[in-house]
Amino acid sequence: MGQAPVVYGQSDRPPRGDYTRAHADYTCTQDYAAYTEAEHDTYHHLYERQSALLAGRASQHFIDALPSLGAKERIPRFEEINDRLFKATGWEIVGVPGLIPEVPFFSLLAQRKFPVTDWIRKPEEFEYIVEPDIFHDLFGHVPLLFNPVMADFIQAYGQGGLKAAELGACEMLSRLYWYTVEFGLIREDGGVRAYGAGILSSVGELEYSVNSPQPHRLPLQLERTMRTLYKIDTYQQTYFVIDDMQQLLALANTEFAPLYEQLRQQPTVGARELLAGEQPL
Ligand code: HBI
Ligand code: FE
Repeated sequence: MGQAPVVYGQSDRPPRGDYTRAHADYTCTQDYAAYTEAEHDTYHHLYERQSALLAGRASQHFIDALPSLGAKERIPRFEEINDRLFKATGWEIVGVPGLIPEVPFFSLLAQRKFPVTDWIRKPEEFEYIVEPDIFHDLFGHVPLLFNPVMADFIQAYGQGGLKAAELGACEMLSRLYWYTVEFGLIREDGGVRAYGAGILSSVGELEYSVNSPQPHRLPLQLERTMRTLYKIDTYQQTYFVIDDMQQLLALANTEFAPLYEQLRQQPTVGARELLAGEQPL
C-alpha cells in the first residue's frame, strides 16, 4: 500500500491533514471515534448559522437536498450518508486528509466518489478557513450530489479532468469547476441564487454573492469562464450565472480538446475584468 505524498495546493503553508494516513489513492477511513465533543459542537454551530441564511439566497435545489445530510447536531458518519446517497444517484463519499493532487481528484470523481476532508476547523477559524474542511465538503458539496443533474455533471467533470491532464489543460478546466461547482449562481424566482459550495459554506459570501452591488454577475458562457482567473483568498469579483441545472450537463458534453487549443490563443481575463460589450446582470 503506497503512501500518498503531501499536497500543498495553492497555499504556501503546510496543509493541516495527516497524509501518512492516506492510501495510494489518497482516501482514508473516517476515524469517527476521534472527533471530540467540541468538534461535533463546531459542526452543529456552523450548520445552524449557515442554514439560517439559505432562504432567498441558496438555490431551491440545494435547500431541498440539504436534509439528506442527516442530523445537524453531530458530524455525520460517511457510511450513513452513503446508504442514502448511493441509492439516490450512485455516488458515494470517501474520506481524504485534505486537498489532493488533480489527477487522483479527477479519478475519484470519474468513479462517482466524492472526496470529503475528514477533519473540522478550529474554533478560531469559525469565520474563515483557507483549506476545505469537513464542513465545506459536506455542507457545501454533498447535498447537490443527491441532485441527478449535478451528480452527472461532477462525474463528467472528473472524466474531462483526466483528459485535460493529458492535454496540459487542467488550469482551464479548473476555472470551469471553480465558477460552477464552487462559486456558481443560478437564476431562480426572478433573481439569482447560489448553488456553488464555496458560497453555500461561507457565512459572508452567501449574502455578498447574491445581493452585493460590488461583484459582476454575467451569464455563464463556457469560453469566457474558462479564460477567467480567480482569487482563492477573497470573495469573488465575478460570478457566472446559469439559467438552470441542465445547462451544466450541456457544457459537460462539449468537445474540449479543440476548445483548449482555441483558448490557448486568447488572453486570460482578470478576475474583475469586463470585456467590451459585456453587461453584468
Ligand atoms: N482535492 N480534496 C480535494 N478537494 C478539492 O476540491 C480539490 C482537490 N484537489 C484539486 C482540486 N480540488 C482542484 O484543483 C480541481 O478543480 C482540479
Ligand atoms: Fe469545494
